[in-house]
Amino acid sequence: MFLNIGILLIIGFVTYSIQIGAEGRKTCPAHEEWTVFQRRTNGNVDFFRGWDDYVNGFGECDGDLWLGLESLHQATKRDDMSLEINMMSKGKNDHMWAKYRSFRIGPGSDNYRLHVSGYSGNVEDGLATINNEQFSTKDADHDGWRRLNCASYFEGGWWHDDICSWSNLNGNFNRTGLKGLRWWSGILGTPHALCYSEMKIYNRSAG
Ligand SMILES: [Ca+2]
Repeated sequence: MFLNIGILLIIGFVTYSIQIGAEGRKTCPAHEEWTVFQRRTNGNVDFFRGWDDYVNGFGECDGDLWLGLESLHQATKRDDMSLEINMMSKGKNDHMWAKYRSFRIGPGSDNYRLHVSGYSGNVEDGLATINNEQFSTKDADHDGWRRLNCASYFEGGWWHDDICSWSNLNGNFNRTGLKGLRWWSGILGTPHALCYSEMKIYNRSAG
């Protein structure tokens, strides 16, 4: 009986987990033309993880999610992909959004470098300073700050330059300040402390 329960639990987990699609890409069910690759809603999934987890993906399709850097590279290397980010601040019923007309993630041999352009939104461009930077995790330091591991200090994998990043949507959900989920609010502003984020892509050449 316990075995049966165990199998059912495993089947249930797999049903709602990331699936392996064509070319080894991890996939989740698409909602219209959008593919969500990052989501933070409740802090149930730990984002303070190492390189392999960020490459391969973790979390749940219908919950907190990181689809994986390799999947992102595969999804963006051929098509004309756009990026949309939706965010909400802690204690506020707001909706902040940022869009990038072009979004591409480089190959693993280049540590999944970020390429964005064509920004629009109702907040500051929080990816501007880390455009063309490589991805870093607590066990894979590819930032330009020689004496600090930015991803380790800020408790989540992200793209960082030689002064880390003004934004970090993979930070610690249960913290505020620099180690929490945050988005840049300008050079003189305090970063937006977030309780929700969603990053998603669509193929603008498809429709
Ligand atoms: Ca460093």
